[in-house]
Amino acid sequence: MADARTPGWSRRAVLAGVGAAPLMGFAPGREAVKGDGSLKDHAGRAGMQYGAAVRASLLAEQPDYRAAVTRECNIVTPELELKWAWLEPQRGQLSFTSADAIASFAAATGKAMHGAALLWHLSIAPWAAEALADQPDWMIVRRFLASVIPRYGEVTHTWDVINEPMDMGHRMDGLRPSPYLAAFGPDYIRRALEDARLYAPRAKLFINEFGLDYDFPVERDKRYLLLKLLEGLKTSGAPIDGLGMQAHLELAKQAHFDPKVLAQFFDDVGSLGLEIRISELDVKEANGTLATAERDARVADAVRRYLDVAMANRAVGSITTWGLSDRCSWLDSPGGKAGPNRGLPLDAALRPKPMYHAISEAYALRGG
Ligand code: 9MR
Repeated sequence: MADARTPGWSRRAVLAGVGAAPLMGFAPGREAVKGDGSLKDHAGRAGMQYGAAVRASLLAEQPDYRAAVTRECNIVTPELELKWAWLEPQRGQLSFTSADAIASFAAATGKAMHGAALLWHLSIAPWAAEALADQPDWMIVRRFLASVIPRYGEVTHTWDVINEPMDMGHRMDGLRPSPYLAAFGPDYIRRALEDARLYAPRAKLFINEFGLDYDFPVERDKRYLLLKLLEGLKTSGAPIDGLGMQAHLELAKQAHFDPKVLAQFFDDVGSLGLEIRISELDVKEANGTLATAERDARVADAVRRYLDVAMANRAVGSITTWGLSDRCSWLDSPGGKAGPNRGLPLDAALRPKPMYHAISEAYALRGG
């Protein structure tokens, strides 16, 4: 159900508005030949994607940030703007302005927009959480999915339909006791996927999850139970195309990084016939008092070790970092006084750091 008060977003209208000229530099074929050394150039040559989470406000206010995203990414994920609480803060009052701005930016610069995240317990509109607690009416969910998904059909070919469905310690199946689970039981996952398929017949539909990267008992359990969930969905014919591995790495946990364990999990997911997106890669530092070069080397090392495993598995086709520059990250600096956390590819002045090179070298492993 489209919002009657705002005109539907359309790529054609955007392109008519910007004219043909700005698109010329972004024709994928030309770029692949020319090779500008950007991450999207490396990714493109590997037949892959490189993306970052972006914010509409920064794209509008910071021309250097906008230029960096334009140069580096061939896909962008709205960090906030597609979430239910953001889109429909009051029941029935949908506001697509910021999400449309990102979609238009993506279309005008030849990028795709990844859709994140449709159903997430932390971004459910508060009125919807209340309404569902009151009465488990699937139409409340369906109306939201129907408003959002078709609107971005031209630019969005991948959706996180369910974000973070797992949480250990509550139930035998490992499902998180979210407002959706409380209202509809475990079947909410299949229902949401089926609705998403209806509104985006050609898009790829993902479940996106965090806390799968390290060899701790709780992460081991989560991997196991998530695999069971994915297997059950596939067996029952639910429209699921892939898994988003958030990959929020933490230097304090690196001693528990076991490449064999991670490789086994990627294999298990891939052998279900599912794709894998590395969907929110970043690195939380442990010690902000070290010399900058040492901090950056540690971050890059964690990324390199992770991506070595990821790139060895053909199910992995896409890497998105949760932000592009340390100027704007959801992570605070360790200790507070050390400047920003340095866990993204570009520093706060938008200069490439060793993490940037770790990512481009990862694409090189696939010929990029
Ligand atoms: O980075 C996002 C942060 O700015 C928002 O406040 C928060 C709530 O919308 O979402 C953050 O992004 C999260 C993502 O949507 C899901 N995985 C974890 C991310 C970091 O918390």
